[in-house]
Amino acid sequence: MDGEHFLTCPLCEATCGLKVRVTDGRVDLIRGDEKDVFSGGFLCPKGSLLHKIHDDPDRLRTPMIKRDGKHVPATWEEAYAAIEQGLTPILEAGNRNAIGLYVGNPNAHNHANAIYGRTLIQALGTNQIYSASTVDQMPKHVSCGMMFGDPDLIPVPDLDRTDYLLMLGANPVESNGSVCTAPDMPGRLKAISARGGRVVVVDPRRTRTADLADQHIAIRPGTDAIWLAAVARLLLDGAAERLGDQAEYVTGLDELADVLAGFTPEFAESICGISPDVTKSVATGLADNERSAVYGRIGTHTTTAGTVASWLVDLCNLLAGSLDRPGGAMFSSAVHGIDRAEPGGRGFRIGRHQSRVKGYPEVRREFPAVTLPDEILEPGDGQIRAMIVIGGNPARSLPDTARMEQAFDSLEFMVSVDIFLNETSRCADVILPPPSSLERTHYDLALYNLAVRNVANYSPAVFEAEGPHEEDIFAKLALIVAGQGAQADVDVMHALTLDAVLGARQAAVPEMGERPIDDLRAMVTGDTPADRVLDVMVRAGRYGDRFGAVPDGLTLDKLKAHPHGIDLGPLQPRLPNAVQTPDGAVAAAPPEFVARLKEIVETLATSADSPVLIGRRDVRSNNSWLHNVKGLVKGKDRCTLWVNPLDAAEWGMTDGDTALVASSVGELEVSVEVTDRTMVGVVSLPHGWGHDAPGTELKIANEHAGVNMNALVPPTDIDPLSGNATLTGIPVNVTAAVH
Ligand SMILES: Nc1nc2c(c(=O)[nH]1)N[C@H]1C(S)=C(S)[C@@H](COP(=O)(O)OP(=O)(O)OC[C@H]3O[C@@H](n4cnc5c(=O)[nH]c(N)nc54)[C@H](O)[C@@H]3O)O[C@H]1N2
Ligand SMILES: Nc1nc2c(c(=O)[nH]1)N[C@H]1C(S)=C(S)[C@@H](COP(=O)(O)OP(=O)(O)OC[C@H]3O[C@@H](n4cnc5c(=O)[nH]c(N)nc54)[C@H](O)[C@@H]3O)O[C@H]1N2
Ligand code: SF4
Ligand SMILES: [Mo]
Repeated sequence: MDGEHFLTCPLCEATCGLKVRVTDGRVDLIRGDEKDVFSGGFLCPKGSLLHKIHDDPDRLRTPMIKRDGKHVPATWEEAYAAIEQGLTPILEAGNRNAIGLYVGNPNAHNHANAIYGRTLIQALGTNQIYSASTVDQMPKHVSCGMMFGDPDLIPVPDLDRTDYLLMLGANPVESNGSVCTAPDMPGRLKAISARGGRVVVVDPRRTRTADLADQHIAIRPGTDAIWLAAVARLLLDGAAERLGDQAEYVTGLDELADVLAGFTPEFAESICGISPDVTKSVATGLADNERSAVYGRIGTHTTTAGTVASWLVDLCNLLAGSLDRPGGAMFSSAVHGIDRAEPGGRGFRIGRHQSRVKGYPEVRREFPAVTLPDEILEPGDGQIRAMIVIGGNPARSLPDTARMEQAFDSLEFMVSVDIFLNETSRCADVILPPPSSLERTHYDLALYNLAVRNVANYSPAVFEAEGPHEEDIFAKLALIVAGQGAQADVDVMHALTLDAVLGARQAAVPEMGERPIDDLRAMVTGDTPADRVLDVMVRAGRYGDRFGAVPDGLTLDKLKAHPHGIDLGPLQPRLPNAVQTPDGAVAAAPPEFVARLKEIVETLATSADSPVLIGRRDVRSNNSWLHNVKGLVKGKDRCTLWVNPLDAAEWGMTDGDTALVASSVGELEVSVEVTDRTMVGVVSLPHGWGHDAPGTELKIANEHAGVNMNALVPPTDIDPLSGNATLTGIPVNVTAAVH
């Protein structure tokens, strides 16, 4: 194992290639892999410290069982037996909805979890499914689901070829990009300006991304939808010409003049605080540059208007003539995906069932994460009595965390699959630790669907896993909830999972359809059960060998032979065939969105003028779980409240003072940082901090606890179309703390 290893960083969406040096059985250096076909050597401080998570003495290496209120180490057999004992009576009571599932962000960075999530959900048979998606990108899924018929068909800005990028609510210099996979996003943005193009950033804060952009436009939090509607209205002029042949497969264009009529630049100014001249210049920039793209992220999504804003982003792309065209907003062609032969499909719907307590519509089989505490605390048939939390920290990442923790504490039984004993897993009766990221193989099943080039990279594990693989844990949990018992053999679930994927691919890929499944199965390779499924996906995929039918096509073995990845070139147009709406056309004006836009105007026009709280990310954090790495938390305190100098003067505060910040659900005290980087009336706190909870085992994070922003975020203001939480523009009251 000593020597050089190449692996894709699993921490954020950038998928950087890492060069990992192992000496005497330990990692002693991580650098960017300059030969990586996508990242070319780029990495950030988190990637260079990835081994510190593996080596962290606080990282769990054995299961933990809670006995008399304290977690003690246990064997895997004991842990699984305890889970069987805890869950079986609840299931035997007859209502499968009594068990809830929450899956967090790291599941999107782990192909085993992505594949086996389905296996577990099927075995659970519950409709109480929650994930970090509804505090994140769900609006984008819904907008694309309605416009293109497929919630996973999401356009990304063609960064390397665009000449005009309008970016809203994203700060990739810190986040390294999201729902747009592009390692070295800062470098790619600089390259746009360097080749004579223009980058325009819309953000209530002057971020580091705004610093490197050609233009920063400050916007009032929560108002992007209104401003985008004004930009779209201006883009109607000349749109037919720019669309050209594309108009043949777009419906709803004729309605837009009516829908957008009231959204003059002057009206937008009254709500968003952006001058009409600026709005007009942006519309002109998008229209006149043949290669222009609009991209919106967290700041644009996490509001009650998230889905509508997300729709308007792509409507602007469409009207600017940028959708599905080089340099515009294009769709990736991931290696494991399958090309459709013609447009048209089942389309996308929400609300096939409703949440029990609040009646929220299901979206992609999930309910809004903000309503999880309601479903746990509110008695009645279908009440959640036990939870399984996998790779998530809802006690810090969801709104109104005090109520979330109260709900977890009230459960009859809770399982956490996590590598740390943190704010969430401390509530669990049993914690199952999967291997560290250096002990597992890696392929970005989710993120290559959103990449700005068509690439594929598979990494073998650096070290052998000490315990079961994460898919073994999923398989065992599936067996237990299926009533097979803790002793049942995981290979049964592995075989079922493989055959389910093989069967689905066989039905979709003509070259596989006629062949006996046994023959296909016999050809599958892979080091782990999840890798074997991955092999099926790659071989059946658009570049695949179709199990021998395309001899030079891709297989998992071929990916393995390319440790720096395989580059399959720039993005290619995919419309209209990729469109899966029932009529096979792109819907420019889905009626649900048009109706919701009207409602939003009414609520925003009447909203009060109190200070509002927004978030912020820092390159050395990753949501809530990297604060136990010394190299990432040392130095200046980053969990501070940003306050504009004019507000600070009015509130009688100076740098380093303690402020009391109160919202409708909570209050906290935090150190003030006075800076003109945030707008007047807008204060900012990072999320994912607040590591002082008793019963956690996070030595370094405890010493750098910070405050928990989500204690202030109310769980009530959701985007009704996606169920997404509002995480920005939270009304707060800020005063100097008196001691
Ligand atoms: N106020 C506010 N709140 C926010 C946001 C915001 O911008 N503002 N952002 C939201 C967003 S975008 C997201 S995605 C969510 C994230 O919400 P969550 O996913 O709930 O939270 P994370 O902090 O990502 O927690 C990840 C957990 O997974 C564990 N983990 C790490 N690696 C693995 C692994 O390989 N396997 C398993 N099983 N566990 C692992 C970590 O120890 C940690 O406990 O937070 C959201 N919350
Ligand atoms: N270093 C680091 N990287 C990360 C993460 C992390 O926690 N730390 N988390 C990862 C995850 S899970 C995700 S989802 C991505 C998110 O990646 P990004 O979407 O780039 O997220 P942020 O960096 O939070 O940038 C959001 C920006 O929106 C601005 N904003 C707030 N409200 C509004 C508004 O109403 N309108 C507009 N236009 N802007 C607004 C904020 O000031 C902020 O600068 O990052 C990923 N990468
Ligand atoms: S930018 Fe993201 S993928 Fe790249 S090294 Fe940093 S954390 Fe890893
Ligand atoms: Mo996220």
